Amino acid sequence: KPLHIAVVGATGAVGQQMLNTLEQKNFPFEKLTLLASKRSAGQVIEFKGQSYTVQEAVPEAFAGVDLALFSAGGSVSNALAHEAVKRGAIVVDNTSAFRMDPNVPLVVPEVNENDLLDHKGIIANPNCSTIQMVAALQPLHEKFGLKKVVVSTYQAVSGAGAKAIEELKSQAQAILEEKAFTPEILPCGADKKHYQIAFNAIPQIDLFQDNGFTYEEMKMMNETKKIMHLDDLHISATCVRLPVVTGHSESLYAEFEKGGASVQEIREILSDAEGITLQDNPEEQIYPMPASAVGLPDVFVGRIRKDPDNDHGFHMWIVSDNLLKGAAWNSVQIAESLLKLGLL
Ligand code: A2P
Ligand code: 11C
Repeated sequence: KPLHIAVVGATGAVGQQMLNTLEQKNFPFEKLTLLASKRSAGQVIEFKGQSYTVQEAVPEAFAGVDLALFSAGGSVSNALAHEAVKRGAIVVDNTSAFRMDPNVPLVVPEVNENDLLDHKGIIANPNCSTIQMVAALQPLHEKFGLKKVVVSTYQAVSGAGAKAIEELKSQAQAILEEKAFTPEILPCGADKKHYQIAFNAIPQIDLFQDNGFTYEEMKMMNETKKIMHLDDLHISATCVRLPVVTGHSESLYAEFEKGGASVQEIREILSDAEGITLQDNPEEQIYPMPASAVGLPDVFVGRIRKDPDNDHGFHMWIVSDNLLKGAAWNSVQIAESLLKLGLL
């Protein structure tokens, strides 16, 4: 059946990459509806040589839509995802609104594609930091059994949206020109204080929870257990914002049930895994970096080392474009899986 697709948040940092990904993957559709806030209604966006006029995202805009890709923030998803489903659409939601809902599959196709079979209209796309981590961990888990993960992230400002990118750029310019500036968004638009991000590192992404972890850290911990079906996994995260525009990096320590693996074995498993590109050659100074990952859909892994004191433990460095595999690319991959499984 020819598909009618809606992109909700089409003017945003992720929405723009949704359109690029649909084009790059040549995803089949007959009709495309671009939705955003009232502010953007009337704006014209070029896509595949055609002009599309952005409309306000209201319930009626979903009439006849088969697939709705949401990336306009949790409150928009809370208000409109069920409205879209009511009108017959399958929703792939890139916000945290429904991720931990037991009725909503949380999917990274390379890891748990079959969870889509249980969907009830809404499918959640995980947090960007979670996606690149589970993509790298799953093939190793299948071989050695994952027991424990300790991860620290080095996250790009585009994860916080188009306005945060502007904030980094204008602050950097102000500092170089020795002009005054007032931080307004980062670390978190919804929190009380705002700090300089240019030439800085901020150990806060999203709001703090009562347990001292931030919401971003809790997302990485809870979502990983759900996606990998590992309720008993020991996992803890520290999430840090860096003055990088796009590309999240992660320093990860993993401990496996089965000991005795070599670095070479880990490298071979990862280089054979779908969606992973190994970049690990210390002699040639080859390792993943945001600047070389940006614009590419893969998850890049390098700096693989065995824990000198633990035969079951490995360190690695994982980098991916947070707007692509971390968001838009994974959402469109979910749509491709729905087609493949005959669900769309
Ligand atoms: P708009 O451009 O009209 O504000 P980002 O993550 O880059 O900040 O982008 C957020 C996206 O979500 C934008 O496309 C934005 O549209 C959209 N958005 C924000 N608020 C709403 C809303 N109330 N209804 C629909 N879309 C919204
Ligand atoms: C960030 N990971 O880098 C966040 C952005 O749960 O979808 C994505 C938030 C989410 O700020």
